[in-house]
Amino acid sequence: MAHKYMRFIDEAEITVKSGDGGPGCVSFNRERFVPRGGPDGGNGGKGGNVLIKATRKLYSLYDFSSKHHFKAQNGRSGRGKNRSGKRGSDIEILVPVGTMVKDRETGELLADLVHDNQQILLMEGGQGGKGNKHFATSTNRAPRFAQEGQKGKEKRLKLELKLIADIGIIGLPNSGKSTLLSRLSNAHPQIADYPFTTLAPNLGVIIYDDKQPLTIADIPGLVEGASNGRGLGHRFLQHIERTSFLLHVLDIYNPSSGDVLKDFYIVQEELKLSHPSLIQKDQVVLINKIDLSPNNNKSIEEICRSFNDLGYGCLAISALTGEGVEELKQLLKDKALP
Ligand SMILES: Nc1nc2c(ncn2[C@@H]2O[C@H](COP(=O)(O)OP(=O)(O)OP(=O)(O)O)[C@@H](O)[C@H]2O)c(=O)[nH]1
Ligand SMILES: [Mg+2]
Repeated sequence: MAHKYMRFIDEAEITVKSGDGGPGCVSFNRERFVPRGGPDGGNGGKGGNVLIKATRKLYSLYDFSSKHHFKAQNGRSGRGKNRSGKRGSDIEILVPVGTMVKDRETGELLADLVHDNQQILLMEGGQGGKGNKHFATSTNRAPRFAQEGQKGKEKRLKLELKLIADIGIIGLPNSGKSTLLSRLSNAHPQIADYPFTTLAPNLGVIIYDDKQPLTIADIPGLVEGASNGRGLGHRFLQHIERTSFLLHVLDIYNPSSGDVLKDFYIVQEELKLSHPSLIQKDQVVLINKIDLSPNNNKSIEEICRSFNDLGYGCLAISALTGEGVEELKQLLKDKALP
């Protein structure tokens, strides 16, 4: 999967153009033995359409950082002997699932592509012009004109990617989000013992024997003050707006603020300030790194109880050794929408 090495790009601007219709043809039947043959100019071909299609095979809008112009083919001219011009080929623009297409001038949302292989017709090609045969009447049996093809349309578009994942992973830097993602899914994110290792969201797929796979996104870079422009996480929070629930990873061994509950509230505050809708989402708290002995005077049971009292599910895990991860996988299976 090449996409792992591509830069994660979630915005792009492109210009698209549908094909012009081909012109109609002026022609007269010139067969031998047919004196003064009638008009036989065929119609021009229709211009190609502009289509946009979502695919799970793409993960980022990276391809659009070097290619900005997309044009469908023009229809061909009509020809004599009533032959119609060939239709112009359509152009199909491939984007990752989760891409929203907006008109750059008006801001209007033209398409929101949320399913694999979902395809939308963005713009029709121009109609082909009528050939001179079409204009023959009882008073003008030999029209010497045909119709021009209709011009294609041009639009400037903005593409915005909001990843579609079933589950989002949030938490402070270095809490173990990427380690957990690599444990649960097929993803191989970079993992290291320093904050801000992950610089862009990672997406993974959790495979079950008896259920549809679930997609899960690791949202990095959340830190106190990120909503004011510090850190980079707030930019990525849009990618979990469409998840059905969140996993909130907490480092029990070495909490950033010295206290897991406080760490939890730092992230909650961040969500509240930048993407308040995320606060409404169901969260399961994961007390991570239980393989290490915490510098904490409260037991894990007590900590989990405090989260339960606040209305959150809570599970103790070690993303590193895998302890509790199978249980978590089951929980995700039962919780996530079918
Ligand atoms: N002992 C132990 N170490 C862990 C566990 N989970 C993660 N780590 C370690 O914690 C460090 C940070 O892990 P990451 O998965 O990179 O953390 P992250 O939350 O993705 O960090 P950022 O990408 O910087 O936001 C790494 O050194 C991991 O090996 C765990 O359960 N136990
Ligand atoms: Mg990470």
